[in-house]
Amino acid sequence: MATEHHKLKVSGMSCEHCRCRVQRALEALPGVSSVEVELSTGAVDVEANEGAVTREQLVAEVGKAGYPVTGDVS
Ligand SMILES: [Cu+2]
Repeated sequence: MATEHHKLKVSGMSCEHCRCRVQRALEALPGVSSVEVELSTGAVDVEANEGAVTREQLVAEVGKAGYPVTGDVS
């Protein structure tokens, strides 16, 4: 199955705990195969099955975990 990457810029992550929260929240979504979070820049790269998740869903999950998404990373 084809995969796609969603890249988000998340603000407010300040430590390993934050990084872990965001990573776990996104990995819990069905169809998500891997999540990479770069703490220093707030860059989040979500790999998911094509069409499995929308950007809006990802933004909502990150928001529920307590962090605002401030934009896209290309
Ligand atoms: Cu933290």
